[in-house]
Parts: sequence; C-alpha cells; structure tokens
Amino acid sequence: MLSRVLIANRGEIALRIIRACRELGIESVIAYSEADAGAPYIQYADHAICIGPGAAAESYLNIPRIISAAEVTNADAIHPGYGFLAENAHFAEVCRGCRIEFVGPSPEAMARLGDKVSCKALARSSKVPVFPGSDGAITEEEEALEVAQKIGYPVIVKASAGGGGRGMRIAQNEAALKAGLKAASQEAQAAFGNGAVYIEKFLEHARHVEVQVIGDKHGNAVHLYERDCSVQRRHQKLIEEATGPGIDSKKRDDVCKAAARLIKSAKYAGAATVEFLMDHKQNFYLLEVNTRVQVEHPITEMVTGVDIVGTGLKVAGGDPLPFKQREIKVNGHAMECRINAEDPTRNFAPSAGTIERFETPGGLGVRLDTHCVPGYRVPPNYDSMIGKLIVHAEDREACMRRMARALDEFHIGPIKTTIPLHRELMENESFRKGGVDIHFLERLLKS
Ligand code: MV4
Repeated sequence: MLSRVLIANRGEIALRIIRACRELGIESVIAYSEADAGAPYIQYADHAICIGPGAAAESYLNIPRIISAAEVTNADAIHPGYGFLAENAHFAEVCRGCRIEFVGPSPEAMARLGDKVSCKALARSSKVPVFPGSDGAITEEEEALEVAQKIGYPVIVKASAGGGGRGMRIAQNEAALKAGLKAASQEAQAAFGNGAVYIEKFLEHARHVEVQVIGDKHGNAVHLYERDCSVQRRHQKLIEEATGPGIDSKKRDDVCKAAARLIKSAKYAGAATVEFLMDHKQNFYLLEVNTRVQVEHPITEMVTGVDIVGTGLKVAGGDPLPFKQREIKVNGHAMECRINAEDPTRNFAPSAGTIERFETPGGLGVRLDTHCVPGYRVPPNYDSMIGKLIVHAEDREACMRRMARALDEFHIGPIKTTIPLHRELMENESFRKGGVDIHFLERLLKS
C-alpha cells in the first residue's frame, strides 16, 4: 500500500485525490503553484509544497520541480490527475527511475495505448472494432490515395501522437487528402515532435461513447460500463451521462467487453477510458484510449458505486482489483454538467476573477465536485472549469428533473458561468429524447 502521495495537479481533481487518500489512510502532499497559493483545498492535504510560478510550464508541467518536491517531502508516489503530465510517458519513466510510484499505467502500457497507430494495431489483434483505413502510419502520398480509393471518401487524416481533436483533417476528395496529409503531419510534428499520420473512413453522424475500465498489476481488467459524452463544443465536453441513453443491452455488453479486452492486452494497470464513436445502428469503432482518470469519472462512480480514484490508488500500491466483473452492476442514471467560468453568450469567453456569490445545491442524489468557495479568485492561468454538478436518480427522466432542480439552486456571481446554458439544455427536446450526436451543441449554438 502507498503511504504518502504527492498530488501534481490543482483544483477540483486535486481535492478529489486528497479525499480519496484521506479515506484510505494515505497521507497526501499537495504540490501547488504560486497562482494557487492559499487556495482552500490545500488545507485538506496533510502537507503542501510550492513548486513554482503560475505558468504551468514552470510548475504543474515541470518534471524536475515535481520530482524534487516528491523527494524532499518523502512521497512514495505521484498522482498526476488529468491534463498536465497525466499522459506523459517520459514523466512516468522518470518517476520509475527515481523509484517513485506513478499512480497510473507503466510507461510501456501508456505508450502502447497513447500512440494511436500502435493502439489501433493492438485493438485489431484483440478483435476490438476499428475504422477501416491504413494499417499503420502513412509515409507516401501514393499509399494514402490508394487506401482512400478503397475505403471511399470522406476520409480523416489523424496524427498518431494526436488526441482530443488535434492534428486532424477531413478530406472529401483526392486534392483535399493531399493537402490534409501535409497539414496534419506538419501540425503534429510542431505540436508533438512526431509527424506520423494515418487515415481512416470518416463517420459523419455519431455519438461519443466511452467505456470506463480499470486494470491491476496482476493481469485483471474490469469495465465499469459506458458514458455518453456527445454534448460537446470544440472537443470540450459540457454534459456527460452514464449509462448511454438508448444503447441496447447486447451492444452495451459488446462495447464494454471490447474495452476491457483492449486494456488487458495492453497489460494495463490503473484507470483508463476507451473512447468510441457509435453510429445510428449502434455499430462502434475505437477512437483512442485516455490513460488517466477523466474529468467525468464521477458519473460512473454514482451508477456503479465504485470509488474509481480510490481503486486507482489501491492498484498503484500493488493490490489486486477488489471486485470481479460480475459484481459490477448499474444502478439508475447519472449526469454531469461541467461548470466553467465562461460566458456562453460571448462565445464562451473566459470569465476569471473573484467569485463573490457561491450558493451551492444539495439534497438527495446531488454531488458537487468543486474547489471553489465564496471569495475564491479564479486564476487566469488554467482551464476554466470551476466545478462539476453530478446528479444520480432512478432513471434518465428523473435525473434530468433533478439536474434542473439542482441548477436552479446554484448561484454564482459576478463571474459568468455555463449554469444558464445547462439549465436550457435540460429543457431541450432533442437532448431530452436522448441520443443526440457530437454536432448537436454546435448546431444549437449556431441557430
Ligand atoms: C473521427 C470522427 C469521425 N470519423 N474519426 C475527434 C477527436 C478525436 N478523439 C477523434 N475525433 C473524431 N474522430 C472518424 N473516423 C469524428 C471525430 C470528431 C469527434 C469525436 C468525438 C467527439 C467529438 C468530435 C467532434 C468532431 C469530430
């Protein structure tokens, strides 16, 4: 078992990890930047250490400073949370070299799944459905044109090192494909230092369905069912729900088992999310694997009763998974609304500053994961998410009514937030029916 964990992250996820450590009897050390000095969540950690200035490159992304902080505070593990260094295989490798446990996968498993070309190859050999396309990275224009001819247009060019929508180009014809290959490769080279690209068939209308999985160091892998995250804008999710509305039980079983198979093949220990696109016939195709705990993990916790962050800490300490697949049952429905300090009426412009009014919802089935309190100043240095409103109810209808009620009780000012948009979405007919596609929100915002 781990005895002291350094948390190399901030905000609500830092608080989530502090809470999990406390419940397991693990000491927590919060590593914070000067921009986060005095933040209220810091007091709940057992120890705290400043790791540098507000700029992420000089603190939450700075490997030498984080490793030094772990050494001087005598931490035996580092939890990266999400974002920052969470999916950096080099960082996981440095931790290993310093005999510090990285709370997450081994650098090898992270690289196998993080590189999309190698992930797709592993998926194929594990009988996980993938989009038709090139077998590996494309090196010659000629080869790309041949593959596209075979699978038919439109196709999508993706960067092997990309993810979350970066380094992608859609092509409707040969000319666009030639241009897209160059552009995607250059963008990937500049952003990730790896210009490798591949192509696959482009699916137009789809839902984003992702499966929560968790593995241990003893070769066990279990899925915790799926989430639907189709309500998004520019690859930023706004609402997620568990389980996916309208997915029939056979398809659910297929997609969830495929995800568990993939991380088992990768010899993966820790929490991960396997992302898929699902078409209107519920055919599903692998997109990518997120090798970390995700923002939206709480909805899965609410419907399964599994403490995902706590279980991640246990498996990092060498414990086998404390449950079997057949013990995992879904109870009711859960939904999460991301509360961002942004103004939806001004194209989601950031709205940093001091939160004067912060009145929070409560009651049956309501969970609020936030690091904010009245008087908290939202620093301009980081992403704009200031909290997650999570509700759980017996079914999807009741869940939406409970979310509407909780949003009505939630008052934040004078900064602008996504609360009013969420309140409108709870009344939206298409959303209420379930099964909206990944373009739903952008279409709605245009109209
Ligand atoms: C696709 C696709 C359609 N067809 N791949 C975007 C982010 C990255 N994870 C992969 N993405 C997509 N890959 C094929 N073959 C459409 C998207 C996509 C998308 C996926 C999930 C959620 C939102 C999205 C928004 C635009 C495009």
